[in-house]
Amino acid sequence: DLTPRPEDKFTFGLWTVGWEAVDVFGPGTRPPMDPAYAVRRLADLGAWGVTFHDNDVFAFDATDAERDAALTSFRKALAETGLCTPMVTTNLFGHPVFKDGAFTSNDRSVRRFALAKAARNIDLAAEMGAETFVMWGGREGAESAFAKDVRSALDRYQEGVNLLCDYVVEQGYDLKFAIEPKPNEPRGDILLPTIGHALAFIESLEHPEMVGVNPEVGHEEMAGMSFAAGIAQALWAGKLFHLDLNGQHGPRFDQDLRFGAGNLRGAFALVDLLETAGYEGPRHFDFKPPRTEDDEGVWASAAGCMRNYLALKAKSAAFRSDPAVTAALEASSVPELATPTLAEGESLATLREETYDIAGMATRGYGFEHLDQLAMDHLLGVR
Ligand code: 3MF
Ligand code: MG
Ligand code: MG
Ligand code: MG
Repeated sequence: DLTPRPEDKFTFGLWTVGWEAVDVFGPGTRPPMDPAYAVRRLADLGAWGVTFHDNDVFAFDATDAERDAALTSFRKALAETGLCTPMVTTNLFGHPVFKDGAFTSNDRSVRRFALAKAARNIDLAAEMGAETFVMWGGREGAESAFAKDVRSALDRYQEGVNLLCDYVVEQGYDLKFAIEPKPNEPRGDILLPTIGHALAFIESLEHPEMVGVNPEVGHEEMAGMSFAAGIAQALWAGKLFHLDLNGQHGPRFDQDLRFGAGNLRGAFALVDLLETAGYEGPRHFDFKPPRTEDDEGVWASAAGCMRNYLALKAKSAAFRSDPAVTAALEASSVPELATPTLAEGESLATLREETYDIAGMATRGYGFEHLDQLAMDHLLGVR
């Protein structure tokens, strides 16, 4: 049954279905979307929640009265549909003031304003019951090496995140941060470009336990990385606080295709990992219905994200319960990797004294092609 249900925990950014499809070469092809309308349509499709940037709901220069009115209408739709807002974020990339970055702008007054904007939106995130506050530093970077002192920029990034963590602790909010890596676009090079860079940065913070990652499929694939492998490392580090699901065809511009489009084998590996590793967070979609789509096309694209996730989840369950797969995993020694290399009481000296069947080890086959073909057969529906 591929019908999405709230227990599947599917969430969508308001900026995804609401994208007016403005791109570098032309204006929008769709009218602005009322957030309340997006909430109602997503609820009808079976979504569990929505996520948003402050300025997806009210304008950057909204007066307090305009902000309140927009939030009231949005909240009314949430209350009527029962949709939740598990993640809230702040737009620190759209307005021209952020053209050289927010927390790492060379201009100190921009950095001060950016932190004030983030703090105000942290208050809103807490009010809305969000558990996660994503930080995508889209403008934190440069087009040339001489424009940005990267070491100072990382000091300022660290200072900013430390301040915001302190603020959350002081206010007693139950909120964690998730850094979203991206290698480039819109900046020529963006700071914290991959999951690994972000994980290393997090360990330098004053409250590393409050900060995790929000990896996006397309962003890692833009850098030529295996998304599933990166997610596995984030899980291993206890840092997968949230994620952005979408589709991408290898290293090129950020395509934000609907989930399942693009690298389908990668999507299968990802769903199999999330579903077998016990990830319990939202299955959050950050995609862009292509510029060619009208309103109905937007909802077809959103429905496709959830349908493809559920289809891959069913394929993963069938793959994992196939006795031929269990045998192939065993023949490939996949479960054996979970056994520590040294047994209780052994030491390196034990290993140095041992006699090894080097010829046997060198000539064995691992059977990975057979195993992978079983995965392919399940994915292709021929098994
Ligand atoms: C850009 C993104 C962002 C982030 C968002 C935080 C506008 O490529 O992926 O979407 O996901 O700012 O969630
Ligand atoms: Mg994203
Ligand atoms: Mg993207
Ligand atoms: Mg994006």
